[in-house]
Amino acid sequence: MRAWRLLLLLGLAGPCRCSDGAETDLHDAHRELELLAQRLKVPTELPTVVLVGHHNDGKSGLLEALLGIRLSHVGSSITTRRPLRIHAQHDARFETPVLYLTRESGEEQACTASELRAHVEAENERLAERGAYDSSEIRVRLVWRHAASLVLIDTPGLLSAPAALGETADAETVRQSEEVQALVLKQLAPPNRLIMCLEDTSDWQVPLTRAVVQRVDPKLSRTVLVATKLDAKLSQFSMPEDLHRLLDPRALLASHPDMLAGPIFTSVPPVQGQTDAAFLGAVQQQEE
Ligand SMILES: Nc1nc2c(ncn2[C@@H]2O[C@H](COP(=O)(O)OP(=O)(O)OP(=O)(O)O)[C@@H](O)[C@H]2O)c(=O)[nH]1
Ligand SMILES: [Mg+2]
Repeated sequence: MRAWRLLLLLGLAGPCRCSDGAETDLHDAHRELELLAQRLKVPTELPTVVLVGHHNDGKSGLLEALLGIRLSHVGSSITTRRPLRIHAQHDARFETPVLYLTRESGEEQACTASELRAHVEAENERLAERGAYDSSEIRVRLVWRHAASLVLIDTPGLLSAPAALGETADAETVRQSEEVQALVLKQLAPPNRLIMCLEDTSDWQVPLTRAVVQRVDPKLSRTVLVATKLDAKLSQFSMPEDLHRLLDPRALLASHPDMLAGPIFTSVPPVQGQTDAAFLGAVQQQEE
């Protein structure tokens, strides 16, 4: 099971990076597995990866970088207030991404990337005005030759834990913090889901998102730890030792020997005002 999960993660990271041959092999293997499952009448569920982290850790930005398309206005101070579920489907026939948004009626409607961005942004703004969150997902299907077949879910950012807020925190702040945590835990709970646990951290000694994830995955055995915004850390650190401590995971791995994978260090380029093609180019450049 563990090997299967790691293979999936390689697949997730694969489409934009693998050579064409390797990409085809992976998708062929996936299709064969699907056909076999159908023949044997084994119910299958698409591999599902949930991104979780605290407010502003870079979840939405990383989701977009993994997919290679922009789905919301990351960088425009828009906070995610509804989970965004992307059902990605690999289809070699589609050179450009094709998007479908599931309407409230349950029907799918084809939309452009900018229409989708406007929808996601309007939803988040509507909820922000009321200081509210919504646990129902915005559901999107993406069909593209550069997509891996899986489901990716972006979640609202965790706020400071109610206990950490202290006695001076007002009731509304505590209520929101509890609401987001409950919403996120619900997304993480199904035991077959993989978790990308994001921490915008300079010090692994302080378990931020990990502490929440461990409530549903105590050994982190289905969790990949991700340290975001590495580019920003480089300018923050004053001593080389600080950077070495962050990059050296030995102490971390000793305390989580069963962790599925990580830490992975990510750096997502700023995207405001860029076209999709420019964004994809910037992501590829950052990878190099
Ligand atoms: N320097 C740097 N900035 C980043 C990176 N990833 C994201 N950001 C910036 O950090 C801010 C927050 O990014 P988001 O991806 O919206 O963060 P989020 O975790 O989805 O935030 P919430 O939805 O509010 O929880 C934006 O201004 C991004 O441009 C990164 O790798 N490096
Ligand atoms: Mg977000």
